[in-house]
Amino acid sequence: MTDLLDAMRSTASAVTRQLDALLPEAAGPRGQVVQAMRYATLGGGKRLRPFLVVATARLFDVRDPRALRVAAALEMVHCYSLVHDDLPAMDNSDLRRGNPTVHRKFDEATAILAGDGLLTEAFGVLSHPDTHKDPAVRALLVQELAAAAGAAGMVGGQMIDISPEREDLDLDGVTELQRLKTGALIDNACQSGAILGQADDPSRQALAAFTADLGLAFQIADDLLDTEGSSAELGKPTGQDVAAGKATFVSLLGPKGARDKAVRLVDSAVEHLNSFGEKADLLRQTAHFVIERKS
Ligand code: GRG
Repeated sequence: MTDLLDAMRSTASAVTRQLDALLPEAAGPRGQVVQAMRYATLGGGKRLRPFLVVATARLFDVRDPRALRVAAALEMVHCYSLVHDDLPAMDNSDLRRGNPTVHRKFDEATAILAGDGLLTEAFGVLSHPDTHKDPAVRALLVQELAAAAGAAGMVGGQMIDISPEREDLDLDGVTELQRLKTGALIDNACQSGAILGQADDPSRQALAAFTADLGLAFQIADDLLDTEGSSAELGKPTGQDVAAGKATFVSLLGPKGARDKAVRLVDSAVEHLNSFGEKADLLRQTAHFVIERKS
């Protein structure tokens, strides 16, 4: 696990430098939205999705600098989703990554614009020739991120999460909601690494099977941390789902049932990487990290 933590730390620093370079400060009256976009992206986070992009790209011998632009674009979308999720109209949270949320630090309108700005900027980065010399590769990266982030992906999952039906979801319903809300971007991380490496279909399918299990395991761990974790370590409020009466993996399966399911999912996720041999060791370790993390 030390190897993994070192590799994650190193990718996190590199992606932060990439984001810093892609989001230069701006002077004048529009400066505040850029400041808020930088605040939302540069101040911490595990950088799990960027790491998955880089680690997957390495399977196909893509060098890190090229993967880091794609990793930064995906992190922009992830950060936008956190900024909007924290807004009063959604979760109404004051704390994110141990700091005041964007609407608390700036104001609500700036937070909405910062999210919009990050989402838009991400597609600008992916479609830029510096991302890949082949326009077909760039177009596919754009297309797949749009599908993962849009109404058939993360945004759709968020809509289900705030819908009146949310309270009564059964296990299948919660699984589908989380497949969209959390799983779609996690899947996109690995798919983007594979697209950059112009991977063949069997490799893409193996990675999709890996992320289907990984995404759910990640969400179960998130539910467990929400009920058992420390707000100080997590850097965000805990107990919000329980307080809102939302069905979660923990409420439906109990803490032990949820933990057992997460372990089974990680075992299954790792199995899907068999065809990649030793090259996928970092991805295997990442799957274990996802359920052992404390934040
Ligand atoms: C507002 C369009 C829109 C979508 C919001 C992802 C999301 C959808 C909301 C985040 C709320 C939440 C707590 C979801 C559970 C899983 C999750 C995505 C946790 C946060 O991701 P981490 O743990 O965060 O990777 P860091 O800060 O490490 O990047």
